[in-house]
Amino acid sequence: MALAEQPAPGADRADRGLREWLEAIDGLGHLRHISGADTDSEIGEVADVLQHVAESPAAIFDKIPGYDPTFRVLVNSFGHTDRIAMTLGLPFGLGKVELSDQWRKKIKNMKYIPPKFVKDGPVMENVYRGNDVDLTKFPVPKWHPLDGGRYIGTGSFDITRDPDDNWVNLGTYRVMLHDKNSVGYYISPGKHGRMHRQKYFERGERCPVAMVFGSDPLQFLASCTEIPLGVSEYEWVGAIRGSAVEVIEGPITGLPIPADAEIVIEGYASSDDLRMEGPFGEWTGYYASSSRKEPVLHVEALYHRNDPILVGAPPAQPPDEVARYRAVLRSALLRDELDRFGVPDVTGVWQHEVGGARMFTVVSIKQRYPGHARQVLHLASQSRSAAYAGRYTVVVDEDIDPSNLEEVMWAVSTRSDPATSIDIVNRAWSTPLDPRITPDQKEVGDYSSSRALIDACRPWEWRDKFPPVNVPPRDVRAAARKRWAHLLED
Ligand SMILES: Cc1cc2nc3c(=O)[nH]c(=O)nc-3n(C[C@H](O)[C@H](O)[C@H](O)COP(=O)(O)O)c2cc1C
Ligand SMILES: [Mn+2]
Repeated sequence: MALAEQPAPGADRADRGLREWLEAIDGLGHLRHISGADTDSEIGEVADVLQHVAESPAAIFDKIPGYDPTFRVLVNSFGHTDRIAMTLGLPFGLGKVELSDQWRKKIKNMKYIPPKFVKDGPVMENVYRGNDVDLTKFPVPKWHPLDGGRYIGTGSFDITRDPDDNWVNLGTYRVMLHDKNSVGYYISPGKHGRMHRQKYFERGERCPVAMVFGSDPLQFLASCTEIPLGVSEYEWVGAIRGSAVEVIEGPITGLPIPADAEIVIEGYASSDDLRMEGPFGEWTGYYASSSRKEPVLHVEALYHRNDPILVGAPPAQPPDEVARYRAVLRSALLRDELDRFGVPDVTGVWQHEVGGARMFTVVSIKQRYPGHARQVLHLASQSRSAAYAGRYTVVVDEDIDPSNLEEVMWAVSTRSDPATSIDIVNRAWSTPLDPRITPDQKEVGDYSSSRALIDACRPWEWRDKFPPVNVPPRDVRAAARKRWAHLLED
């Protein structure tokens, strides 16, 4: 399936929403069609297999036993670097670091484009109101063996509006099916959708929400990426595409709904209406947040396309699909942020897949002045793109490839002095999903955790006296490896 480096298949292909995107990846041989798999275990099992293999195909399920045979489920959309590239409008054939770097260049100085309201769209092909809403007709898989319910929302997003200034946010927050017209949804503290909800609840009002289960893949990528406070993910998608996202004013809530979405619900949540949510297999590789009472969304309307496609992106033990595409996007965002903070000479950033692209962050720098390395550590660990649920942040010299774990751990092992090279930050931003939050902390609602900031650079003051590295420099070595490659052939 590897493709030679070639121009992007064209914004014109990837731009037309999920249906065209699927046609495009099918044409590339990237889509497996599976008929007759069940929602109890088989779809979850296939997702687990595909998501844990790098550069693997996507899979689409139909004829799911017990459901309308035309209703479909899609998994592993972003399990291949070329599919991420296609969605971002970048060329095929790039490695993950190169892709991240090109992405960073693309998002520099982006010009936000607000969504455009249209009267109608394919999402309105089927409309149900009130008692006619029945979410149990969708083939919602049990994704992980110990999930406490069926999660209709994984490859999905919630649309909310800030009651103060009308800023519209799209955020991917998991959604559990309670019954035919109610769902439970979990949002971690500090996320934009949660802030919006809190504001309505503090005013004693219900919180209007529209949820999208299946959409243009770039809209989904935007909604699970750390886009700045106050920026609508719709505007961000518009900026990348160079054209406005088409939305319909939701008949119930007035929230903007993507005109070509697959499945959309609209409804309201109230502060006094909570129900048990979870456990759910989470991105850390655990069911850490177990089950708690969370707000319920009462669904007043359901809209879906003909032959709807429920998009699944269940997170699981990293490295998985979710961790891999987020590593590409988030590493670029963090490097962009460090640039904007005015930190000079950052040579590379990688948010490692093993840490779910959150818990193990590495930055390489060309050291310029005393304190440069610590400045990078503190800013990187508390930036918008890396602060939430972080754990370890490491800074290395520019001769180390930050995306190569072996090189990074060699630098940590040989250039850091544990007694003097590690700063600890206490009580930083975390989440009930953090498996290392103690039972006592949970009891009192303390969802904070510590950070270790590891300076694995040669110490600035005596860097010239640091023992020389005993292998040839990278470029000399690459040339030698090419010259002697035949020695390694069978
Ligand atoms: C598959 C998937 C599931 C996610 N589930 C949740 C969730 O249940 N709750 C949550 O707070 N964040 C979840 N996230 C992370 C958020 O989507 C992410 O932090 C995003 O930036 C939130 O949007 P916001 O920045 O507008 O708040 C999930 C991400 C992915 C990729
Ligand atoms: Mn946001």
